[in-house]
Amino acid sequence: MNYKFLVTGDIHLGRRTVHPSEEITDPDLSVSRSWQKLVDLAIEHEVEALLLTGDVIDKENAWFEALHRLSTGLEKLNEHRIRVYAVAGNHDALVLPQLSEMRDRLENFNLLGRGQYWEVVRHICRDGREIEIAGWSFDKEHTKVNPMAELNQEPSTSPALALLHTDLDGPSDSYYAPTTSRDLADSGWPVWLLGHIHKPEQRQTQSPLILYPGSPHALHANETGSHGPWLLQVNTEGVISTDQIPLSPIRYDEIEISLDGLQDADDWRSRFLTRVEEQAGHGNHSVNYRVIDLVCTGDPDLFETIEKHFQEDSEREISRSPSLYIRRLINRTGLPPADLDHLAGKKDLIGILATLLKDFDHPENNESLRELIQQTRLLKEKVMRYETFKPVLDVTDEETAGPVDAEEKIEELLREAVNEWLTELRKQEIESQK
Ligand SMILES: [Mn+2]
Repeated sequence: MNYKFLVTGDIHLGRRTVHPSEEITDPDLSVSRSWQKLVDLAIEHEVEALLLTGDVIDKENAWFEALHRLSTGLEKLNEHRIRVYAVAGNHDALVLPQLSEMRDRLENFNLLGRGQYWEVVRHICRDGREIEIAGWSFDKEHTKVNPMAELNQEPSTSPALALLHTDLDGPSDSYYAPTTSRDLADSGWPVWLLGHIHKPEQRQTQSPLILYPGSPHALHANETGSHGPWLLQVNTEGVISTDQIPLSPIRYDEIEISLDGLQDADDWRSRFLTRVEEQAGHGNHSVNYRVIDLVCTGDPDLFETIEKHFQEDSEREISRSPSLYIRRLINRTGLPPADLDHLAGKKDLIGILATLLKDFDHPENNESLRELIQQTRLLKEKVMRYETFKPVLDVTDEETAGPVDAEEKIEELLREAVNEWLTELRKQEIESQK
């Protein structure tokens, strides 16, 4: 007998995805629409229970309305005798406990581990089998406590599941309940379903299984790729399968496009767009909007022309149904196609810049690069404090992005600057050798 569970987290009910084109204000882009679809999926797949790994409700945005929508969905699940097990994350640490007090109406809703302690409950499956589910909830917005230090109980059923909102393998002084993969492996619990990281990722498939289902609805351009809840199937031996069910109406991707061979073509635009559409491929059936960041490589001469062309919003939507929209162009062109390993061996400024550029993929190996990123971050923070600069800063991005996302953005800015500088120097070098 297989037992099915639907797993998701980081829904952030109350938010809506802002499409980069102001023209597009489809109600499908609101997260509450995705929550309704999630509820329908749980019913359609006749799951044993819906498992929520925290940050179901967004703390600041219209939480009263969000609470109402959440409870409406829970009632519908209750009508179909589907239970819901949840842990609170940093965003809904205060809201979810309120919801669990509405137990007279929402008898199927179980908040596990309220007050930052471990709670183990027994879910009784439709055929009578019992499956233990463990969970630990945030009771405030920030906590540096490692919850794993307090889990002393091993499961007494097979299978057994554990839910936690945590910063796994992050900094040990993280504000978001830091834990390590080692902690999870040592716990004796075979299946870990986690929340906090919006990128869907199965970190380990066994001993134990570690799954970040990610946000079911992509909320930000950094949340690239396919998003949706996961169907988890288990039996008495363990995990049978984990499959993501695409649900998000919007999908972000970063794709690489070479500008080589376009420079002299009269119809560079149509050839460029063909390349983009080929590279982007097809989304999936759930996606109505695709938003693309284009990493341009190869011949640098055309970059400026292309960038200017796509400054017009009307040019950015390059196809409809599903809509394909270019959000931004990232300049990684170089002359000739950069052999960074070779360039990095040079003893001049080009060598220094090429080394920096190479190390952007692994900043942990290069101390001066880490220092550079840190200094830039501090500078940005300083600038942010001046009212004068507020209008020119991308405030909407800062609102939705967490601290990690902000860091990534700085790295991207720096990377582009270093690349442009390197390309310019190499151009000059080639000129001078002519
Ligand atoms: Mn979180």
